[in-house]
Amino acid sequence: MTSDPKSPSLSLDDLDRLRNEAESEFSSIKNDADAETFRIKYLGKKGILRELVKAVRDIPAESRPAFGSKANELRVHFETRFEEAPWKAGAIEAESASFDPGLPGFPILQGSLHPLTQIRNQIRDIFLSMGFTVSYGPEIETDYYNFEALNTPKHHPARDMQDTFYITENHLLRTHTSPVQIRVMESMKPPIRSIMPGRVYRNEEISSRSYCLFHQIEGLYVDENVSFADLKGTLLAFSRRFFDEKTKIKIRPSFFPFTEPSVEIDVECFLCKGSGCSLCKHSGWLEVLGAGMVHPNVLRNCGVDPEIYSGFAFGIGIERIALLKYGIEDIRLFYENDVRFLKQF
Ligand code: 2U9
Repeated sequence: MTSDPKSPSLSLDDLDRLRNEAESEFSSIKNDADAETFRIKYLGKKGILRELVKAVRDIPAESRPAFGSKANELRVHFETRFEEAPWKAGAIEAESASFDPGLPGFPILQGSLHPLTQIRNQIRDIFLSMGFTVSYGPEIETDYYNFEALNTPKHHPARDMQDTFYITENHLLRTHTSPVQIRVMESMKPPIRSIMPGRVYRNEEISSRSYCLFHQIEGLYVDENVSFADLKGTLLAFSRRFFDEKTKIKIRPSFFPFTEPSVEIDVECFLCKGSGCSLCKHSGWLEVLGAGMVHPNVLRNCGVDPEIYSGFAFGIGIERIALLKYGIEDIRLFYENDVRFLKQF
């Protein structure tokens, strides 16, 4: 410290210099010991800033008021800053004592996609590569789009197959993503090649095998001369890409009101390769999807002439594929969001 407050030649410039020196020492305080040194030197009973105020009496009378006021302002400034400084509570000491640069860093936790999202993306990408687009629609639907347009009129026995959450007499939570296909066919002319992923709802008793909501990917291909051979070729190609390039498929007759003929497709069990295991209940086959040629009534309902156009449609339950692929025994695990479960994928 070069300024001497007791010198009779003190001026306002000396106060500026003193302020700069104190400022620089204040900003280099790194620990409690530095803070105490600063306090004693500037703010203590015999500290520079206190002595400075006393030195006012040695200043020539005409400069005294300006000097006194500036000296006082300087002292209050540093007292206030000192009071408000964070190291008052010993924070600097605590911080520097707890910092050990040799310790390993905290791990950065990385999230991952939900297993259902992963399966959905894998299926979606296979169909995208075959030239399908992706379409979405509302989860709250009208009775017309969910049933009527799909050749399932009121009191049709097929409505018993799906227990429906009704919101009003006419509005419901969709029980499949098929209403999206209806909306797509209403809005554009064939050729149409699109898949419809989404959440669907069924009022079923909750158990390890069924839940009140699940996810589907449905698909639709409508054009001139689309045949059952196109259905078979497309779904065989899909199965080979998704499961294994040598996967065999088995097509069994089935019934859906919106397709005729309707089929269910089994793939050879990817775990035992057909020899029989607990996953495939010793049959060698896994049921993975339903499909069929779009019913002419459904095409007609959407303004598509069944004399000119034909098409196939299919539906895949994403939970079912995920249960099979990962050997999971309880569907409810997908909805509980327990991190111990999720971080395995
Ligand atoms: C239109 C015409 C036809 C969609 C189809 C299936 C067969 C099917 C199930 C698979 C497992 C539902 O998620 S699941 O429980 N779906 O078996 N879905 S054909 O057929 C359509 C759809 C829309 C206009």
